[in-house]
Amino acid sequence: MTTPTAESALATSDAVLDREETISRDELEALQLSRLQHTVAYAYDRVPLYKRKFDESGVHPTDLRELSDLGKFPFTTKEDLRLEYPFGMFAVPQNEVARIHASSGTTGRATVVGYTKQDLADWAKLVARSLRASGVRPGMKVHNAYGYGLFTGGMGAHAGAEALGCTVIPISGGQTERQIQLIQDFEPDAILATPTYLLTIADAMIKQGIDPASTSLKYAVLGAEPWTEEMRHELEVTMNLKACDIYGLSEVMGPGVAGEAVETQDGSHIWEDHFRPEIIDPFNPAVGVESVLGDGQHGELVFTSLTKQALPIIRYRTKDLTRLLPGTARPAHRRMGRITGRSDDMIILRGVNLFPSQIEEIALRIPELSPHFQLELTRPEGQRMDQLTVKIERRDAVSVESSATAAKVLQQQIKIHVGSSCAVDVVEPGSLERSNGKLRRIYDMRPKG
Ligand code: DLL
Repeated sequence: MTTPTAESALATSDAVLDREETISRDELEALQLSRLQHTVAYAYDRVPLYKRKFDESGVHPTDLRELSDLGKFPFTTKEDLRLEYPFGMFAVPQNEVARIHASSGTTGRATVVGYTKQDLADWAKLVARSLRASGVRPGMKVHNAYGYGLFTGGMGAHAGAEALGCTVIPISGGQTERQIQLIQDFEPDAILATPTYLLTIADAMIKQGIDPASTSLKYAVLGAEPWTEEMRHELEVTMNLKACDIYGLSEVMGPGVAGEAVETQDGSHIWEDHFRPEIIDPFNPAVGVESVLGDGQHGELVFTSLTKQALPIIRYRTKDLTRLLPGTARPAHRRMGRITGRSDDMIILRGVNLFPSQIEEIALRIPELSPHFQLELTRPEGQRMDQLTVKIERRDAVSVESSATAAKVLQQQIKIHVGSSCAVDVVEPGSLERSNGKLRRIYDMRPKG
C-alpha cells in the first residue's frame, strides 16, 4: 500500500470539483432514482430489445419505485449487443449519433456503441473528473498512449484531458522508441496507458540507458486491464511517479466510469451520478431484488447507465469480478475493489479457480522475478489433466542459478496461496512478448473440443 504524501494531499486541495463529487449520499441517491426511472422508461420506449425483455420478465418501467427495484429488471449481456449488431441497441436515430466505437470482436462479432453530442460531453466530463482525482491538473502536458481508433481508450482519454484543460499529446499505443523520444523532448507531466504498456516503456528506457525515474512524468493514470498493488509499487518506484487506476468499458461508456484519487489510492470511485452499480453472483445470476449482493461482497459488477442517450444500458453484466466499498476521497460515490479478474478469464485447474492477477501478486514479491510473465495451459498427450506453466522472465542482474531457486519459491507460493500445482519456467529477460495495450496473459494450447 502506498501512503498519501503531503504533496499528493496538496494535489486535490487545489482542485475545483464537480458539484456532484461533493454532494451527500442521500442527495446522490435521490438523483439516481429520478435518472433511473427516466432511463428504464426511455429504454423501454425506444429500444425493441428492452421492451421485449421487460415484457417477457413481466416488469414495467413503472415498477421502479425505489432504487432496489432495479433488481427486478432483466440483465443485458454482450451477447445481446452482438445479436443487435450493428445499431439495434441505439435509442436515437442515426443522425443524432455523433460517434461510434466498437470492440475488436476477436471472439465473434464486434460490439458497437454510439454516443450523442451530449453523451460525448458527459464522457469527457467524467474522464476529466477521473484524471483530476488522479492528480492531473489544467495546464499539464498529458502523454496519451491509449490506442486511438474504435477502442474507446484513446479518444475517450483524449477528450477528457482536453476538457480538463490539459495539453494533450495524442501518441496512441505502440512505437515505443518514439514514445520515449517524445517523453524526453516534450516533458509531459502525466501519462495515460495500460499498466503493462507503461511497463514496456520503462523497460525499453532501461535498455536505452535512460533511467525511467528521471523523466518529467509525475502521474500515470492506468487501466483497461487488471493490475495489482504489486504492479503499482513496481511502476511507481521504477518511474518515480504516482500511479492511479481508471476503469471503464465500452458498453457502459469507455474509460472514466470510475477513477481513483491520488491522495488515498484505495480503489476507483464509481461516478454514481451517471452509473448505478450492483454486484451479483456470476454463477447464479438470478433476477430479483434479493439476488443482489450487499456492499463488501465479491461478485460480478453490473451497471445501469443513468444519463446516456444513444445507448442506454440496463443491468449490463460486465463479467468483472470485484466488490463495492464505501466512498473515501469522494464520500458519496462508492469505490470498487481491484478487479480480481473476469469471469471469462478464470482458469479452472483441477477444480481450483485461478486468475492471472493472483500470479502477478505472488511473482512480484519475489525479487529475482520480473513482472513479465504469461500463463500457458496445455493438456499433455494421453493425459486427462490440464497443466499450467508459468513462463516468467528473471530480472536482468539475476543469475540463472538464483532464478532456479526463485522458480521453486514461486511454485510453492502458488501452491500455498492459490492451491494449484503448476510448472514454472524462468526465461531470459526480454524473451516474452511485450504489451502495446491490453496484454494477453493466458495462452490456451489445450486441444479444442
Ligand atoms: O478498456 C476502457 C478503458 C480504456 C478503461 C482505458 C480504462 C482505460 P473495453 O475495451 O470495452 O474498454 O474493455 C473493458 O477492460 O470490462 C475490464 O475487464 C477491463 N478493464 C478496464 N479498466 C480496468 C481496470 C476499456 N482499471 C474491460 N482494471 C473491462 C481492471 C479493467 N480491468
